[in-house]
Amino acid sequence: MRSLRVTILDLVTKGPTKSLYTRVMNPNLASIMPQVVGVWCEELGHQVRFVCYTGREDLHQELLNETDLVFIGAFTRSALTAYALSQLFRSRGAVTVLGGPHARSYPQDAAQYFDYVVGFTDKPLIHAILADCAPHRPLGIQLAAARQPTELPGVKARWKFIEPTLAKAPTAFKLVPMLGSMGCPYTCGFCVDANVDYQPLSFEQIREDLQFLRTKMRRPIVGWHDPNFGVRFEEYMQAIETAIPPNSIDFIAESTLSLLSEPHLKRLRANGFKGMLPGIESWYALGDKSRTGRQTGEDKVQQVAEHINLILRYIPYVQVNFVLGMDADQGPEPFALTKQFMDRAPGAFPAFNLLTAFGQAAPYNRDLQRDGRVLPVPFHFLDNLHAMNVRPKHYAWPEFYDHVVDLSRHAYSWPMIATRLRLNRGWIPKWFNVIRAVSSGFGQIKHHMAIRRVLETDGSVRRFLEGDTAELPAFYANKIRSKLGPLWDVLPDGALMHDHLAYLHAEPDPVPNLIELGSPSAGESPPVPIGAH
Ligand code: B12
Ligand code: SF4
Repeated sequence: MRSLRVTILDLVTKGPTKSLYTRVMNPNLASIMPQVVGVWCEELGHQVRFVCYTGREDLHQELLNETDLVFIGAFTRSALTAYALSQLFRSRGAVTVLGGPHARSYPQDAAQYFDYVVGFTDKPLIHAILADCAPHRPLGIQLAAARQPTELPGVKARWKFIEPTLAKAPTAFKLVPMLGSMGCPYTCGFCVDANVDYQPLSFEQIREDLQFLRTKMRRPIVGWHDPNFGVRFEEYMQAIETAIPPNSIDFIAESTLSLLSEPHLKRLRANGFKGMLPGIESWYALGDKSRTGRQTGEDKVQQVAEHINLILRYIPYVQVNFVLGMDADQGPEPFALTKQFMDRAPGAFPAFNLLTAFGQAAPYNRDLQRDGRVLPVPFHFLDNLHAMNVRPKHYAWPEFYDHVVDLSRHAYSWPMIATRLRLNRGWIPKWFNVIRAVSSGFGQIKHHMAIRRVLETDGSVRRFLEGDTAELPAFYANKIRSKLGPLWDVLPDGALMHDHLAYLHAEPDPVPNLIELGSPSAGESPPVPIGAH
C-alpha cells in the first residue's frame, strides 16, 4: 500500500468562538478517537497531520497542505462544518471519512457528503479504508466494525497528539482524555449506549498510562471519557492504587448515582477524584440509575439532594445532569422540584439538557419518529442546549420555554453563583463554577429567552416547531450563516436540512453496501455495514 498523506481533524466546535469559558474548556474537550486513528494510521505506515479545532484556529490556514485522505471526527452540532470542510477537501482531490457521534446518529445523511461514514471503529476498519482510499460519490459507503474495539492505543501512544492540543489551553487546567471502558450495563432508552454491552479496557494499560503521565506533567488531571465510570469499581481502584502514589493525579469522571455509595466515595477521594458528573435526568423516570428505586417527585428530590451533598463532602466538584422535556414530566412540578433540589444541594453545578433525538443513536428515537414528534431542526443547533428536536409530550412550546428560562435564571442567578462560590472547596471548583455560570449559563438564559420571544413574534418558527411545516425559518438559517462564516459558501446544496425520519424508514437489516475494501488483519472481525451490529 502506498504511504498516504492523512489529515485528521477533531472538530471540538463548529465555528470561531471567543467566550472565556470555551477558550478555557475547548482544548479540554478533545476526543480520544481522532487521536487513536492518528496512531493507527502511523502504525500502518502513513504520514499524519493532526488538527484539533477549538474555535480559535484559522481553519483555512491549518488545512492548506496537500492531503490524500481526511478523517473528520464530529458531533452533530459540528456536522455542517464537517460537511462544508469535506466539500472543500473533495474539491481539492482528497477522499473524506466521517466518524464520531454524528456518523453514528445520522449515517444516511452524512453519506451524501463523505466518501466513507463509519460507526464502531477498530484498526482493521481503518486499515481497510486506507487500502481502498477511493472516492465514493454521489453516495459514500457506510461501514462499522462488528462491535466496539477491545483495545485502543493508550495515552503514551497518543501523547504526540494530546500534547499540542493541551498546549492550546490558556490556563493550568489541562485535562488528559482517558478511557477505561465502553458501553454501559444500563439501558436508558434515550441513550446511545442503551444497547451497547459494557466492556472494560485493559487495566494493565491504564496502569502504564498513569505512570507515563506522571513523567510528563507535574500533577496531571485525567478526564475519563467512560460513558459510566466505575462499573467494575474494585478493579479500577486497584489499577490506580497499584500504579501511582495515592492522590498524585486528579481525576474527573461521569458516573451514575447508584455507583457512588459512601465507601466508594471514600476510595475515590483517597485516589484523587476531584470531579464527578452524575446524571439525575428526571424526577419521574430512571429510578434504577439514581438508586432511588420507585421513588418519584419530592421524595426523590430529598434523597438525591442528600446523596449529592454526601458526594460533595468527598469530591469537591460535582455537576448534576438533568434532561428537560422528558415524557414522564408534565406541568410546572418537575421544574419546581429541580429548583427545590438546587436549594437543597446548592454546591453542585446544574447542567440542563434539552431532550434531543439524535437520529438513530438511541432505540427510543424510532418511537419518537413514528409518533411524529421529531422535527427537522438543523444539526447546527443539536447540542442538547440550543434547540430541542422533539415536541414535548405534555407541554406547549411557550409554556415549556417559560419553565426553561425560569429554571436557568434560578440556576445561574447571582445568589446561586455566590452560594456555590462559598460552598465549593478549592480554587478550581470555585472559579470554574463562577466562569461557567457567567459565561455559559448567562448565554443559555439569553438564548432561551430569544427563542421564547421568537415563538411569539415569528410565526414561521412557531409553525416549524409545531411540525406544521418543514420549511426552515430564516431565523435559523441566519444564525447558521453568521456562525459558519466563509464555510457557508462551500456548504453543499441541501446540507442545511436532513431527513428527520431516516431512522424510521431505514431497513432494520440494510442491504449490504459494502464493497471489497482491503483485507483486515487475521483474527479480527471484518467491517460490517452499519445497522448489522
Ligand atoms: C465522554 C462524553 C463526552 C466527553 C468527551 C467528549 C469527546 N470529545 O469525546 C465530554 C464531557 C467533554 C462531552 C461533551 C459533549 N458531549 Co458528550 N458524550 C460522552 C459520552 C458519555 C461517551 C462518548 C465516548 O467517548 N465513548 C467512547 C468512544 C471510544 O466510543 P464512541 O463514542 O462510541 O466512538 C466510537 C465510534 O463512534 C468511532 N468514532 C468516534 N469518534 C471518531 C472519530 C473518527 C475520526 C473516527 C474515524 C471514528 C470515531 O469509534 C469509536 C469506537 O468504536 C457520550 C454518550 C455515550 N454513552 O456514548 C456522550 C455524547 C457523545 N455527547 C454528546 C453531546 C451532545 C455532547 C456535547 C455537545 C454536550 C454539550 N452541550 O456540551 C459536548 C460536545 C463536545 C465536543 N467535543 O464537541 C452526545 C452526542 C450526540 C451527537 N450525535 O452529537 C452523546 C452521544 C450523548 C447524548 N446526548 O446522547 N461528551
Ligand atoms: S446510565 Fe448513562 S451511559 Fe448508561 S445507558 Fe443510561 S444514560 Fe447511557
